[in-house]
Amino acid sequence: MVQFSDIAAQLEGQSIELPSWAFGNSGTRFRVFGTPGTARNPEEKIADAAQVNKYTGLSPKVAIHIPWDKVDDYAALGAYANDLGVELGTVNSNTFQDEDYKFGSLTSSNPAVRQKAIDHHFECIDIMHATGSKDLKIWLADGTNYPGQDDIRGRQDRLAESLQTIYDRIGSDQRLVLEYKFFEPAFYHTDVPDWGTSYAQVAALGERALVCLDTGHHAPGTNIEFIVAQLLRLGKLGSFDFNSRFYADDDLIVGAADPFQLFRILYEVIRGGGYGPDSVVAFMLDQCHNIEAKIAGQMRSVLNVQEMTARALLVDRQALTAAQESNDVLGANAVLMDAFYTDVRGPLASWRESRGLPADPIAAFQASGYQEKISAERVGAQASWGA
Ligand code: LRH
Ligand code: MN
Ligand code: MN
Repeated sequence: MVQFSDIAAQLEGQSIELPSWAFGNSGTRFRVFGTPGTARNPEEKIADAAQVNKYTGLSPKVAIHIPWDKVDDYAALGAYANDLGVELGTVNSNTFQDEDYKFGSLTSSNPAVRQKAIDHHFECIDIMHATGSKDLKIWLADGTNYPGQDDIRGRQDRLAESLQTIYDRIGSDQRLVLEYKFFEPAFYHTDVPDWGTSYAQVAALGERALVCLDTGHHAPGTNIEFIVAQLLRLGKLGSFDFNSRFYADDDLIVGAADPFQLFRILYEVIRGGGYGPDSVVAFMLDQCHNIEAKIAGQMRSVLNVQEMTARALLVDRQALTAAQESNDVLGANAVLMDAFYTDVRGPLASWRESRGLPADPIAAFQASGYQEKISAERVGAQASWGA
């Protein structure tokens, strides 16, 4: 049996990057409900994200989305983040909210549109240099709605060419991560629908091009931990966008819909070398909090990842291997389930206290008065997802 004290040291240094857009207003295509105190600009989003790190010690980085987080001076924005005890992380490009991209961006058959999309990524790379960010994350809304609408193979070729041009521009200490998603906003075909396509595209680029796995971007029933295992095997898992889903790309709190799936994913991450100081896999959230409190919602999310990481670390790997090698089906399953069913909340609370953090970060944040303060102070236009 592995005890909490055996794995506690491995929890040190865990980092889960927060998305700036989780702190802006968001909603569905039916309604965006306002929440008092919601951040109105990039600085306020970063300030809110810093609160999550202050109470949990788990989120020293904040990802930005361009142009949602457009500012005049990115070095100054980075310095502002540093003053609050956090750093700017992944830069996410956005080619899904511009008229010109109606029929595609990096895949477009129109060279001028393609160049515009490439130039946007060049701008993102310039921002990365100013902020010290390491990862450029690309997610494309490109796809078609009707069979025959466009040449799906030609689009792959154009995508490869566009990505190569972007990849050639990133610095030697920077990476390109390509995110896939099986549908939406395109419904017949999507140009990067699955890990295989993302893998094929990044493998052609080079070492510093990797796959980003967003847990909400798969068809129901997909065995995501298998994809994790395979990408780690191939050395091509670059990052995660964590969230959870019941139906489509729901962007709900990670671990809320299916904690067991999160456990299984994290077990494969750990087993495959994707966790710890030597790992190159970046953990990030990609969520929206449409009806719940945003700062506390982000805290719940990183704590869920921490709890499931602890449970996955508790798997008795030696016992599991022994059971697997002797084809002890029930025994092997029991080893995994024992770890999954171990309640780590008490030991984690004590462990936090031993490091000068509150035992209950959400309660400590709620008692701090920060939420009331921003609700009173922040009046006027609020930033929204997609603003
Ligand atoms: C696309 C996506 C992608 C975007 C984010 C806002 O569905 O997951 O990561 O950048 O949502
Ligand atoms: Mn995502
Ligand atoms: Mn998504």
